[in-house]
Amino acid sequence: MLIKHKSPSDVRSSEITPREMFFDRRSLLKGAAGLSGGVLLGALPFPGGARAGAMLPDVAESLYKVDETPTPFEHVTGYNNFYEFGTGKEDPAENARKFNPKPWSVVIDGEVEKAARYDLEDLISPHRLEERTYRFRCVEAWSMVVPWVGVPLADVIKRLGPTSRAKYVAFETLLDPDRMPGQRRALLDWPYLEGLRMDEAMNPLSLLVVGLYGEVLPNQNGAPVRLMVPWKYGFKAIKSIVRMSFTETMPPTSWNRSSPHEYGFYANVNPQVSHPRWSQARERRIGDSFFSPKRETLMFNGYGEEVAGLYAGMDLARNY
Ligand SMILES: Nc1nc2c(c(=O)[nH]1)N[C@H]1C(S)=C(S)[C@@H](COP(=O)(O)O)O[C@H]1N2
Ligand SMILES: [Mo]
Repeated sequence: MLIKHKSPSDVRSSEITPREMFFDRRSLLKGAAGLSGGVLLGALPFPGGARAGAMLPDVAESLYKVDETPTPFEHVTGYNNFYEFGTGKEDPAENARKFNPKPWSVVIDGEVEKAARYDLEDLISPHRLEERTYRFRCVEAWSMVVPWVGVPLADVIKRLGPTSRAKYVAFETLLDPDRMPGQRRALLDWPYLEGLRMDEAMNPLSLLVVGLYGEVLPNQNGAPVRLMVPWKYGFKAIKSIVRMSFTETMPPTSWNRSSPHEYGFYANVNPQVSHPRWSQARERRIGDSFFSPKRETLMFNGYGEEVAGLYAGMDLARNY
């Protein structure tokens, strides 16, 4: 189901995003978002529905694309999980409206040669921006198909030069209760933490996302930079990342810390392993009619060909 349209070497260097363009469009977008945001809201099914209009420049043709209809923009940006901005699905679109993700820097530390604090632009702009339409499934048994824009996480990591001791990458979300009102409540042990094994992070599917539907990433979807690992449950896709640490030992993750019995480190989509409180065998595609049947959930969310080898020999009922 996963179609490879071209190999990375086919992408011409002219498709690489020039740094200045990336900057300019981002400031352009902020103005446009403010304008259209208020005007169209009432007419849309979810509060996140207004298209901001300005697009990311020079996004390369998809290398990876599932052959399914993308979930409408208004659902992708209006039905969210982002507890830093509230626990209701419509809260993030509403409460993240004033969040300003500029300027933004990301600390790179731990077992890595080029440890430093990087401006986001410095981390992203050396790489080719590409659009990848991935299936995306939440542990709550709903799913979407989203055209994400980002850069392969593997490319970013290679440039940073992890040492031979680096076995995991830990990710951290911004901690700032003034800007993220949900952090004033102890819902989770803030900041939100996630992690990947190094070979998972280096898998070609892992994407560092800075946009969707061709636009700069909306606040409610994790602006300005979030992770997307499409064979894992949605909670692994950490938003508003401010730190990436290369570690020798398995890092703590927020949901595992808060409910270890329900959420493991791996969190691979697996229809055969139920969440303790509900089945994972089926999913509701956001945007489907209320009357349409649920869809069968696929092993590794349908990405088994690409990632099953990462878990060869592991007991996936124990390593959930
Ligand atoms: N920092 C942070 N990242 C997060 C979350 C969160 O609450 N905080 N929720 C996760 C969950 S459970 C899901 S399903 C996805 C939702 O991403 P979306 O709102 O872009 O669909 O974000 C994930 N990343
Ligand atoms: Mo989720």
